[in-house]
Amino acid sequence: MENNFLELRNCIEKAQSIVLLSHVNPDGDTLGSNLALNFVIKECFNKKADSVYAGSLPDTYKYLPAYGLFKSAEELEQGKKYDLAIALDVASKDRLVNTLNIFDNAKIKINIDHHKTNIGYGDLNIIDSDAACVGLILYKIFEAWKHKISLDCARCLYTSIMTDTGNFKYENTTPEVFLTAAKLVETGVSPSKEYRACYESKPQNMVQFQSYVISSSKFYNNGKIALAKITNSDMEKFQAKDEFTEGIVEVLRSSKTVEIAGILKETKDGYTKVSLRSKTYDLIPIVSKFNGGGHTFAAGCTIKKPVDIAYNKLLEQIQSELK
Ligand SMILES: [Mn+2]
Repeated sequence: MENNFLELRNCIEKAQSIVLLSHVNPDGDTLGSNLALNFVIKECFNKKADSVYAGSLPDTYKYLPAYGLFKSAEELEQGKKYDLAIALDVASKDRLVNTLNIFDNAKIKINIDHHKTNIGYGDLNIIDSDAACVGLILYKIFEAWKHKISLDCARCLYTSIMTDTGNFKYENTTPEVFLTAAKLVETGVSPSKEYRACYESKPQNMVQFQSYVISSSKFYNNGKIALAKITNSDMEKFQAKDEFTEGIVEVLRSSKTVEIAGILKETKDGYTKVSLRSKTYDLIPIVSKFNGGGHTFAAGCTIKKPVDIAYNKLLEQIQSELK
């Protein structure tokens, strides 16, 4: 691992142009780690990197320092070949969607991730599936480089840790998570401020949309399974943005009897995006049936069927897995 950290350093030192890439439906880990690395590339190497998101950028993380740095693929110089592209928290290349060609066209491609389904698609792969989030991997890297991080960088790393551990409560909340978070707090990060900015700053229609989806959920198998469906017309009714679905599945899982919870969201092209959470069941075998991926207790897939058909297929699959 340590050799990889040095190799990453060499690659950044040699590169004239650098792009940092986040996955589609960006979360706090992929965005926080992207900006954290951007800060360090500036602070440590005095270089400017482009931070680029795939798909659309949620308002949820607007509180992050330098959030305005994020650009869409369309805002970049078209056809530009970067010396170095670094994907952060991107489990598989297809999650780069409209930014995939930026990664593929780069001279050197680096993949920094913690998903155990990551096959190592980069020229250099820094993958630690035991790490709770990419932010933790980056913290280790910066430590190995003996770089003293700034408060801005620390706040981005903190968001990465806070969001991927569900605010320090998921199974991935290891001693390392607390030890690293403690060091970030020592740097000046305020846990209560970051929490409020991230979790208690929802627009009203988001709260109402989430309540609506939760109240229309259904339970199966003596309450072991909870599923909720979101159609495009639900989205329109509440003028919901993509990020409005975040956190709903965790509420479904919070029911005492629930072992597996899921939300199925109709996509613009009429397919179905599935997000699953479990308490103890390994979800990978379920999402693998639909070419999905993720983590043991938090995984997802896209089923190329209309939402009602996908719903039945998924329910069948979960029921056969629960037996
Ligand atoms: Mn992550």
